[in-house]
Amino acid sequence: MKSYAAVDLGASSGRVMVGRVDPDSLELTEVHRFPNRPVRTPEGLRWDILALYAGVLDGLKAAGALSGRLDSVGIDSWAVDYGLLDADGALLGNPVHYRDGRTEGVAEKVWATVPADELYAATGLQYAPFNTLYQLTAARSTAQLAQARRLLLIPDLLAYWLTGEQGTELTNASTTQLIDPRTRRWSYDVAERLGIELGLFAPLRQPGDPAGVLRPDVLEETGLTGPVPLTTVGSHDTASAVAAVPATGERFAYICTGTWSLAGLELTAPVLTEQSRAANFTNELGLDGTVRYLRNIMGLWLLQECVRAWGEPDLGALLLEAAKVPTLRSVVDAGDSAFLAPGRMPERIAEACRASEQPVPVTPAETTRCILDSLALAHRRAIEDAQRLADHPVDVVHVVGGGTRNALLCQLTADACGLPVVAGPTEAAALGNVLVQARAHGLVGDLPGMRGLLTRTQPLTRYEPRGGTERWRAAQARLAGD
Ligand code: ADP
Ligand code: LRH
Repeated sequence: MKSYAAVDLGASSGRVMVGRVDPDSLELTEVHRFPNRPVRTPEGLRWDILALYAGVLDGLKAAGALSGRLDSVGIDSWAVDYGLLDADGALLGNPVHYRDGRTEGVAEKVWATVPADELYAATGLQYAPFNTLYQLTAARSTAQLAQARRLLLIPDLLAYWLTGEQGTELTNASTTQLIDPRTRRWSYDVAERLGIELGLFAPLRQPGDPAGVLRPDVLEETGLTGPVPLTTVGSHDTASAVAAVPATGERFAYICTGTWSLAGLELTAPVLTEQSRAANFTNELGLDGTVRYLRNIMGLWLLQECVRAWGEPDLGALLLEAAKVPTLRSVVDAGDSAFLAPGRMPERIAEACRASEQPVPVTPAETTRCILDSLALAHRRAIEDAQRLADHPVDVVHVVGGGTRNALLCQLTADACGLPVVAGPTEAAALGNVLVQARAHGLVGDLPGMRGLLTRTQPLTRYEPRGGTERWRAAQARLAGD
């Protein structure tokens, strides 16, 4: 049996997991979990990248203690964000958080140079204010960017610190909005027109490519015995999570539920139509030539922020209370980027209900139920729209990620979609990360082979729709103002 360490950094927590794999078994053990707490500095909202790196080192030490030796390490994280290096390879400042306000109003400036429809046709990415392209435009005249000689996306930055080697992993690169999803190469035209220096990026790497070995001081600090290779995985956490969707055919939709809900389809080619742009669907790149055709929905961020505002009550008890609140009492548009920034979330949700003349949730249980109904409704809408826009019907919805632990959300999603939901695995991103490493070392086969191993080994829970789809359809129409 081989042992692979998966470093998986989500927006709410980082974890290091050890996957032990042979052709017939797959065991995942969490060896270290640490909070990912952004910090508001006078400059704005920043990631605490040193705390994250320290968490990675602690995790690798724990992984080594569990396994004796590691056959490889892989890193994935949330998308779009980056660190800048100076000419000596030193990090310039703390990486900016994608929820920072610096990109407000920037899209309009970009579209004045490259109209939104041309940008979509060239890059296939949905509009999100935080796409790297908008972040780089916002940073255009800063001293920091002027000094920068290299840009590394977050997993690539950590890989550089661990190995000394630089690269730009493709699935995550596709979230910059600087990649053409048809050629899977840089979009030189878009970059040139916007004055973005593509030379800042290190050469592209594909999942499965070798990415160096852990540096001697990393071995010393973690107590690992070298050489320990780093293997490039789908370094966008959503790419790794979708690789670990335990689907058996092609007629499936997925929802990666965590801080975000990423709901959509796996396709073999991008959908770049005007209708797709208007519906704000994205075409991110996945493993083996696949495309993740999906929509970003605010996700459990809405609940995380409320729970923070309420002083961290017990989540299990809160969900039990929320289950008793009547269904679809009030819903908000969980796709609305008005919910992107942190702060005052219970109030913002109440304000949205009041503005749309619905009952205003008052108690934490009512607000929680409003969030979960709203998420289920947004899941329904995304999956319905994706099937129509891509002409790709589905029979089942796979839910993976932290939200699989929320049985109420899974059941409501099945009800809203009118389709069975198969929930699990919870740590899909880490599993996808481990499986790509195992595949690079010849232990498992192609994507269907990886998924076959998951279906045979991972516990999954099935939720059947309980009827009442008509109510969800009506709620959707009401929210859309039809
Ligand atoms: P990310 O990778 O974006 O940091 P995760 O996939 O770890 O997010 O999911 C985190 C979310 O999972 C939390 O916001 C919470 O809503 C949900 N969650 C975690 N544990 C539980 C639990 N025991 N019961 C219900 N929901 C849970
Ligand atoms: C989820 C995720 C998502 C991106 C967002 C910035 O963690 O990677 O796919 O859109 O973070």
